[in-house]
Amino acid sequence: MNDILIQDTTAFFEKSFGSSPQKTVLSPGRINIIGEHIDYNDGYVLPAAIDKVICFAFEKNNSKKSKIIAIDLNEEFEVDLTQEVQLSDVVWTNYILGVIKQLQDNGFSFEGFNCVFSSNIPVGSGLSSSAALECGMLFGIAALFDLTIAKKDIALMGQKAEHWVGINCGIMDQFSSVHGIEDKVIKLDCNTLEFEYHDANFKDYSLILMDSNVKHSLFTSEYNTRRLECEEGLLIIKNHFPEIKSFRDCTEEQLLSIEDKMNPTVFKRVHYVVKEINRVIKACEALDNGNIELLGALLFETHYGLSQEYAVSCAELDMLVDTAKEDDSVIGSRLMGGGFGGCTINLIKKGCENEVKRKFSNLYLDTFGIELKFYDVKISNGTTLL
Ligand code: GAF
Repeated sequence: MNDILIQDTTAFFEKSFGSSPQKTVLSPGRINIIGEHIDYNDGYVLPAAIDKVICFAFEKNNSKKSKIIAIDLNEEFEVDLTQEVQLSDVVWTNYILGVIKQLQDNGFSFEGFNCVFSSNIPVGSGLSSSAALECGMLFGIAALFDLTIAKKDIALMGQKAEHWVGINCGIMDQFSSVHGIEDKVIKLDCNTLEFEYHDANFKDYSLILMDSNVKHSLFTSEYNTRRLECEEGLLIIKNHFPEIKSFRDCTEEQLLSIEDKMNPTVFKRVHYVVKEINRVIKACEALDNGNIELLGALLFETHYGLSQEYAVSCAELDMLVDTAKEDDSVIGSRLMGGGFGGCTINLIKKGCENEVKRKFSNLYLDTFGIELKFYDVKISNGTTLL
């Protein structure tokens, strides 16, 4: 599937710079089975890298300037590596500037390079194209200049680059983009960054994403607000239960016993978090035991929490999940990623996929006048040097 992308990126590089790339990197987007808005709350998440990627081609240019071309946007920009990088008005360039800043801040020495990149990760769909951009750039620059950077540190620097751009994100997206393995989901402990792989065998069910094709602008501000609300809630929990260090140590009973000590909005947020951390553990066991029906039921529960307690859903996503609940062929569905648009992740009985797709697209078009898109997920390897 990515062969054409690689060929086109290479050809564009050759046409632009008159030479063949010295390094080519594939950097994937990610899905998350369960554990949403849990990475920055120090719980467990269950993501995986997918076969939608950004392809990068690089060469050294023996100067102190780097030239970067985004083929799909038909845009390019230059960075003077002797100057301190500043945020620009062109959003996509900031992820790259953020990466360069991270490398410089961490004392890595590198010189000018030429780079072109092209992507088949849909942007704004919750598949983490920005993490793929950050991690692919980091991986490529490291390969080009023989910098030794552990995968975990690539993920951490990618996360910091994203913070610099303005989203106070957790580590899940960058970590899974870098650490993915074909047909495995990653159970990641976001507190310690320890992780283990589990077989992604969904047995009689297909994993299909439905892309709502909407992205509400609330995303960044509400995302950062959720983080602050959770921090406020955790402080109150710790004041009442000094033995609790993070949400994972808190039982639902303990939380319920101090409900009246919190503002109701903060209570709803942290109630979701405490329950979601437990759901990830149950979901991972269900996957290991081949109990995909239980996994599906947990996805529905997560969506209820994200919509009613964590308040990161929207009418379009709620409609897709409500429709899924009424459909016997769909055994689990929830919004995936940060929310306010993007995709739902669905477990659909094998053999019923086309019928489900037809039904959902008609209903969605009738209700919102928007075309629904579908992605059949293939769980794939993380960032790769070709
Ligand atoms: C976004 C963030 F970047 C992740 O860190 C994560 O918090 C996710 O939203 C929600 O689970 O993708």
